[in-house]
Amino acid sequence: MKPVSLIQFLIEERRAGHINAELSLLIEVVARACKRIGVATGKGALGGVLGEAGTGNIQGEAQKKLDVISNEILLEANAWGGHLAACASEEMEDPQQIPDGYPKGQHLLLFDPLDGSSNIDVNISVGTIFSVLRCPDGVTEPKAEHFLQPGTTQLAAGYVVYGPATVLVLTFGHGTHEFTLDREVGSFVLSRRNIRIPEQATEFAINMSNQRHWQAPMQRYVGELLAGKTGPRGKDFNMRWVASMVADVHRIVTRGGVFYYPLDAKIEKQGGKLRIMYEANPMAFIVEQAGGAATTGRRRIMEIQPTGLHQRVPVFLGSKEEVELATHYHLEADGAMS
Ligand code: P6P
Repeated sequence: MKPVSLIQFLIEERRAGHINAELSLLIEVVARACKRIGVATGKGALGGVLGEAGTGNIQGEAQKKLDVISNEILLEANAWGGHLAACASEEMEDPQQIPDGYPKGQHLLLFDPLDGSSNIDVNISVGTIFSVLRCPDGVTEPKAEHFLQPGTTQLAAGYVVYGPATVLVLTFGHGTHEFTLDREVGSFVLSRRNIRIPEQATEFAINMSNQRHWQAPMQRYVGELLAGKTGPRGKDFNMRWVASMVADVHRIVTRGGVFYYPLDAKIEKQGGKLRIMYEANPMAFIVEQAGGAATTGRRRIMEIQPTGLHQRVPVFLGSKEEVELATHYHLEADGAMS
């Protein structure tokens, strides 16, 4: 069968009325920027881009050189196309306006330019996560509050994982689809259409070193997974933790499973570890469109009304039945406590 390029797929989506010309251009620009990020990360030690940048971001995290480079690549690529009203990034406290003199569009782009960058120096897969919202009508200089829309309002979401292959996974709300970069030609080629995540899981991803800090329902739930055949679940489970959300989520999108970053005593005050606007919401959209589920352990992530551009939430996502069980344990425990 003739391969379908990302460009051809975007034309199909426009003909189907799923996207407009401006959003199509936005995705093309982001995909092209991610190819450049892939080239930069692929240079490793030879590119002089490993290690710390010597700066910190809004999260109070030390920035890697590639965090800054990736952020710049995405900002520069999106500045002049006329498809955006503004950008927001994990690496920047406030939204970045489109420079004066350049045309503006009706979309807001949010991204984590290089998620999992702590893995860069040890050559483990990292990725870019992005989300697209509509700019409210009449807003010409979008501020942070204009980005604070629930995940259900996303027009598009995607990630690019820079692994052995460079793979883009994308949704417009009409299924989740995967594109693999043909490095010889330089174009993303459709490799999986309408992905379905198996509803049952045999693999879970969580940072077990936090185990003693988890809330009781999480202790119960993970304890049952670890008990395997000898416990109430009656089957053994496998565990993975890459510590790059994009890599862990891509495994789940590819073969099922669940990913958890629950509240724990260390991060309870900040509301969680992962950021809702450019990590949890886009990943939730992608996973739900593939038949999975995404909650905070207590409610659907995409229904949350965000209160801050860098707000953090707990993340339970992946195979539907498993996420629903873990969520049920938390709601049951809350009920027992109320
Ligand atoms: P921990 C990477 O820093 C990240 O934001 C996600 O990509 C990843 O899932 C998580 O944090 C890893 O957190 O606490 O295991 O280092």
